[in-house]
Amino acid sequence: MTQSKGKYYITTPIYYPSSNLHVGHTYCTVMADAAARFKRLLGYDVRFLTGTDEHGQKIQKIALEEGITPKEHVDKIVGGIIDLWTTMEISYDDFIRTTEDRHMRRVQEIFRRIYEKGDIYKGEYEGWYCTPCESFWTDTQLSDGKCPDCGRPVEKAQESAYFFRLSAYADRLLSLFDETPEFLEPETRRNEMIGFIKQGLEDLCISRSSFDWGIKVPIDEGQVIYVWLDALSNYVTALGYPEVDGTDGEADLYRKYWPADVHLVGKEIVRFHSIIWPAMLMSMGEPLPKKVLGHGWLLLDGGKMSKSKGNVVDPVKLIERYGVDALKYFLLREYTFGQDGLFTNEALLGRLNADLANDLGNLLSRTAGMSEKFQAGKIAKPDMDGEIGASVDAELKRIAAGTAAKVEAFIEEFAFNRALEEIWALIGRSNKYIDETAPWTVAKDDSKKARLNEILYNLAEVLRIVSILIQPFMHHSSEEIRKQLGLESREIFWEDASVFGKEDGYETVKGAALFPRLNIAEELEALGNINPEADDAV
Ligand code: ME8
Repeated sequence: MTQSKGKYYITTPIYYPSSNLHVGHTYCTVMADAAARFKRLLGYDVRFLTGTDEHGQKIQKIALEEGITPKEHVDKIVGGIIDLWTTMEISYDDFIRTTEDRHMRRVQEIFRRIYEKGDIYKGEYEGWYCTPCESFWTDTQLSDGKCPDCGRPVEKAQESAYFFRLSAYADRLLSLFDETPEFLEPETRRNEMIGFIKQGLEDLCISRSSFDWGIKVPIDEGQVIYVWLDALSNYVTALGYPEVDGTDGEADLYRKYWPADVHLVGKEIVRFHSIIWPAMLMSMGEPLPKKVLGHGWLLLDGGKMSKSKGNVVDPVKLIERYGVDALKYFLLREYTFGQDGLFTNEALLGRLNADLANDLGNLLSRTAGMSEKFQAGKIAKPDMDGEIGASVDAELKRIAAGTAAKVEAFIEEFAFNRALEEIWALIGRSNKYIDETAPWTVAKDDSKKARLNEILYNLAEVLRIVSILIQPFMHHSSEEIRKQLGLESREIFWEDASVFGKEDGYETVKGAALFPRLNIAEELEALGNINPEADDAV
């Protein structure tokens, strides 16, 4: 085991179990999973948290329409969400449900602490409420009378309620953005938030009395705590906070993992994470998360894929057809972090065929195939380095040994597409190396046996390096490559991805193709039925 390089605490948003999740949510969780797996591979002590945000007016309304209790509704949907993450092999360490007792009692204690600090007072709320976003808005904040975040109609809300003195934190929040610019990325989001604060921060209504599906306000049983205050607290309640002396062994987790290294969130909820959450933590006297990262949306035919609009792509159907690695690869490779991106069946199939079946799949099958055909699967470590073909070999080796550092730098920035681009540049260079060195011709000349072995060794080394580089994103493919290289039982170390010439030799075992070549026309037709919304022709 590599010595721990420190701790790394990463979170996804906790999803509303209003209905089943779609591929847009999967996108966020897949990125968090890739980062978590990468940091583990690097030797960090990783804590990866996800979960569900189960209270609020929206859930209560849906349950009422279904004629069941909110708890019955959420239990049903949350079961499906956990199944989805199991199918996707998401490597979370904890899954928090806001209806769990451990969360509810801790949120009440957080409320009490902020109240005792003098940051909560009782007043009258009069304004607008967007139920799908669970957001309060003033007259001036509305855009054409609708929710400025999602554009849907808002409802008038008028009730006596508790307020959090958010306005008192405006200056400290501005200093936070100013002094710690890396706190919120990308920069466009930071500028939006600074603009939002400068327009004037109003105190935040943090309780509701017009419905009851929530955590009771500890000092007033007639009110429930505002769902965003409840939800944001999950990042610390899951670590045992504020029970730092612990009743159930979770207390030490807070000391160990807080502050979070990354809260990964969609762009529309950056405001809650970079204004309300830090202000709550300031009031609680606790350290702030190191970074809030706002990602873009997956769009379908121009609009946001959304549960409430019903224009969604079901990730389970894609996994059933193409496998987990293929979907993860597509999501991480296709989209640029922070920007919106269009989901189309054509783009998906194009990547699966070109990048996976052709580039990666062929490199493995050609290498394992030639090793079997020409050398009965045995490749020795060559000692003729610098002789025939030196320059073409040198270039391959240089790229192979240099890729890990580039990949590492891009993953640190959550630029997964750039990281994968680097790995695929190496794969592409290696396929070209096969064409340039033409091992099938070398094999015809008995005097060139050593050179043939050297070419195959170089290819096997590249594949070994690739198996390490893709491990955080596509662990099945990584395992399959290692199996075919005869490295199946060996532990993977990230450091080994920068060393060319590490193995003493290989005993390869030719196996199944990594990814089947797809018939695009046939698949488009099949996907047209599965994902009609993602057809380019729509
Ligand atoms: O906002 N593309 O929950 P949520 C990319 N419970 N990401 C998408 C997406 C799309 N088409 N659709 C949704 C909530 N998401 C709160 C969070 S955290 C303390 C509470 C992302 O289920 C969205 O951007 O509505 C958000 O980050 C996440 O899914 C959860 O959305």
